[in-house]
Amino acid sequence: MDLELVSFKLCPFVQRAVIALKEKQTPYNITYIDLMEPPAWFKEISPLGQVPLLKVGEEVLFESAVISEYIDETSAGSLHPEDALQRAKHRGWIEFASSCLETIYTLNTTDCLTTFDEAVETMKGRLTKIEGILENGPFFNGEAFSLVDAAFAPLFMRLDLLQKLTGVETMEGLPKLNRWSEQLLQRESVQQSVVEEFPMIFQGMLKMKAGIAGSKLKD
Ligand SMILES: N[C@@H](CCC(=O)N[C@@H](CS)C(=O)NCC(=O)O)C(=O)O
Repeated sequence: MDLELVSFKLCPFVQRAVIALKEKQTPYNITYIDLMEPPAWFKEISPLGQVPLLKVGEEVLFESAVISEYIDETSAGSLHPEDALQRAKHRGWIEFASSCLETIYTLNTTDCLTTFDEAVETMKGRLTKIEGILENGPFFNGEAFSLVDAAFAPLFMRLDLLQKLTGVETMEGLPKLNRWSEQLLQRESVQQSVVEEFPMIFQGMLKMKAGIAGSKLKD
């Protein structure tokens, strides 16, 4: 079945699906849209007006976690644990990653200093929680790359860029988390999950939003 992923270049949720596709070596096409001016066909087929969408022939899937599982289940091997209890726990942490992505959106865009400071604290608190449950790695599930890794990698990419571009620090004093992040950011599927000009687009977004994070840009 032909797969077409509908994407927005900055979207971390789409990135999860791209990582899953690359990890599973599943062929796909990608269509980029401008979420500021979404085309009529997109509004027609997207139940929530959100990306990612995965077009599977005539059918349309939405929600990054669902799309990633579909990609996983329809190709050889598995990025989910075999055991149902472990799988359920992984799904919980994938949800947790989504809440972290909402926090980083606030952190990147708010023009209210109080909201910004709260978002930094919320992010640090969530990352500290993850530090507490991480084992020895290199990945969330030990040696095997899983959908939890695909769910967190877009967050780490943004936190790393934010730190480099603005000096905003959220990962200090969390050695396991830093090691995990480094592993993920070096991984080919993760590096290839965004367009080449992603850092520039990300920086442009911070400038355009003109929030507290944007005001901290070094150049
Ligand atoms: N829960 C959704 C979240 C997707 C999401 O928030 N996508 C954003 C772009 S990163 C979007 O399409 N926003 C447009 C809108 O909400 O109008 C998922 O996991 O797929």
